[in-house]
Amino acid sequence: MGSDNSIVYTCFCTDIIHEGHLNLINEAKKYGDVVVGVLCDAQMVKYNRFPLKSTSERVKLVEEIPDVSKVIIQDQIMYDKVVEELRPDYIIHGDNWSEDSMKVIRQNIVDVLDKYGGELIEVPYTFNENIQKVDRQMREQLSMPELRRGRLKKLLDMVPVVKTIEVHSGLTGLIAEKTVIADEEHIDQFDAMWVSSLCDSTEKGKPDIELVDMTSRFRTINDIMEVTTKPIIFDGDTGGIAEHFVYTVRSLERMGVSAVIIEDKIGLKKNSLFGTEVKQTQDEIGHFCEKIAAGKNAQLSDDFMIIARIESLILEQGMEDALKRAFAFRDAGADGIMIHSRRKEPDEILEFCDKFREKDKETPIVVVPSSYNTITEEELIKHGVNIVIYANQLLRAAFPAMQNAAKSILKHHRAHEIDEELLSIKDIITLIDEL
Ligand code: SPV
Ligand code: MG
Repeated sequence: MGSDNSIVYTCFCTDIIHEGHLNLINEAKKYGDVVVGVLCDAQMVKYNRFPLKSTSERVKLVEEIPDVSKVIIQDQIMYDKVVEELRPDYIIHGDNWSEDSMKVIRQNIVDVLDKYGGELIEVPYTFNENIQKVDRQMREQLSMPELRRGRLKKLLDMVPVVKTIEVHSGLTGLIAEKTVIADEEHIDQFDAMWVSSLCDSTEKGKPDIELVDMTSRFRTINDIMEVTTKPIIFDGDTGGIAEHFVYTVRSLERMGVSAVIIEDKIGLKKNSLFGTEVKQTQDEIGHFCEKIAAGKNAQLSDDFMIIARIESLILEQGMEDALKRAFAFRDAGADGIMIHSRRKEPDEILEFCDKFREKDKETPIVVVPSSYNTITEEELIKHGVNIVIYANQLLRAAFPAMQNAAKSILKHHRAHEIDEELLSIKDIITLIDEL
């Protein structure tokens, strides 16, 4: 046990204090003065899930625990920085290290303690029925429309760039929700989901020409919402006529969608990646501004966002036209600007961002690096980008894999040859948790 002035450190990333936390503190105080780190919001979304309470509210929660001597904010999920500053004699942690991300964190703790002879105390992790129930209730709260809707705006203030992945079903929603990567330095996950018109249509075997109607698109959203908690950005195509768009805005808000992006095209919309190979018409600036204003006027909540998408670079109308539209759409009320390009190089996107940022430091910029896919998030951040959307990769990954399986079965007149490339029967029947 520690001497009188020993320091015991632990870090909490929770919105509520339950008996598991109290057990840990009880154990900790046997070793010395208990210092608790509260993981900051930005790191909590990478490591765990979106916090229901702000960092300062979570600090207050921990300060109220009687045996805690001091509360600090831990601003990195890895412990080395905070530990080198605090030099605790002990770090105390539950023995729940089974996930990859937990293993990486454990190693980081062991390495930093080794440097000066600190000790890791591992106590049995409390995970009884009561705690499981509390945990489930927290997740359920996160999926409620009122709470989910505003989460995109909050993320924009919290993280350097909102990493958004395409989803088109409950299953892809689960991939966006649950995929976490962990290596020595990083733990990361996606922040938000994009309900792409291209992928939603393709999944239904239909072309991306606004043929799949809103009722059907809303059903896709509902399937995703039922099994996820992350914010949703909806690809609203052209938004249709203003008189229809206002209804779409109300429905999306009610469902708990965080943002709709509408593009400045009119008439028969085709996918942007066709560019000028097919006939596509750009809307007039004034007319599109009226649609944005009508949508903003119809909106009931403060936290829903209408983002205007500019097709000038796609339709080869030039940079000046793109910038002119961006400022006009912003002035009409757009909460963000999406700029699209189908070039292999990111140059025109970066030029747009730099020129837009010269005059506007605030309005969020959204990009979709499908064709200029060598650019990294870090470079995009440097040019003022706030949301990056990976718009179609999950669907494109699934199609060749499925086609390959179908061909193999046809060729071999049995399924044996493809089996080892597939998810095991055990994994598929246990993939989806039951309540
Ligand atoms: C989509 O994902 O449907 C989009 C982006 O609108 S793009 O396909 O690049 O036009
Ligand atoms: Mg689309």
